[in-house]
Amino acid sequence: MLSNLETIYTYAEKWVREAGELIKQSFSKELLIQTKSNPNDLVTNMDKEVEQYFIKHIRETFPEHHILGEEGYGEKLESTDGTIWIIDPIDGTMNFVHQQRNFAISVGIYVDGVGEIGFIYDVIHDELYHARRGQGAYMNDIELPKLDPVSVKEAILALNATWVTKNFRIDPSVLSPLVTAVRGTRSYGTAAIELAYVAAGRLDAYITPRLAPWDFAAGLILINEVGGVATNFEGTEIDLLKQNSIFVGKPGLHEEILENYFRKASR
Ligand code: 2AM
Ligand code: CA
Ligand code: CA
Ligand code: CA
Repeated sequence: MLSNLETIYTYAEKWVREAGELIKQSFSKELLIQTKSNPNDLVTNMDKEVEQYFIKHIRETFPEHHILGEEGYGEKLESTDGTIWIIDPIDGTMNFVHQQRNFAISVGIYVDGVGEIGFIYDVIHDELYHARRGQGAYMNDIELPKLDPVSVKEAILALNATWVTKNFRIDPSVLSPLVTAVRGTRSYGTAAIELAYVAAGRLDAYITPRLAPWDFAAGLILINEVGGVATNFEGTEIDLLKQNSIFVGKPGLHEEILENYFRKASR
């Protein structure tokens, strides 16, 4: 007899892979592209179709579960009680539209606020990052090793260039000394993949001033499983149902950046 979470995990994996197929098949069809909050904030028919695909299957199979999705076909949730699927049908829509790669499906499943199951599927590379709480994190069949500490000067930091220019979310003078100090910076245009890469040790840290629950829900579960540290910019707990600043990194590195860059700047 499968445990409840094993059953959920099995269905979630099946639906994530099927949704990936739907997205791949869409490349031979015409894409409908619209804008949301501003001319650079894109959404396509596929973002909507993939979210609706998950919702249909979840509601049929697990009618008591709650769903939070970026495109708004789920619910507006005030409480973390019960089982909640937090879904980003396509993370990296701009990449999906412009590059047809470097996007992912992100699904995080929380029970009473605790992250239990995470999937991030890089569809084009066929890399499925997945984790269950307490059972390690994997990329396809390969178990991801625990993260080792690294110093700032040897670190690769993921960061969008926007945040080192004048903007209204973070003072660039906080980040520019850090950008100077690290070995290198990278930007992939998809928060979910950036979080998965931190879990996989391909990136040492990722800093971004504003993410929504569907951007980070799955990634945080992966990072927890490999001993990474995940907080907001204040170094405190991330609120699952709200937008947060997000700072994730290897142990040691996270503390060093928090103390020597973020906290120094606020003193
Ligand atoms: P999306 O593609 O699902 O919208 C791009 O740097 C990353 O930021 C992507 O993960 C993108 O997710 C996310 N993103 C885009 N617009 C955002 C917004 N207004 N708030 C928070 N995250 C956003
Ligand atoms: Ca979006
Ligand atoms: Ca997203
Ligand atoms: Ca999205």
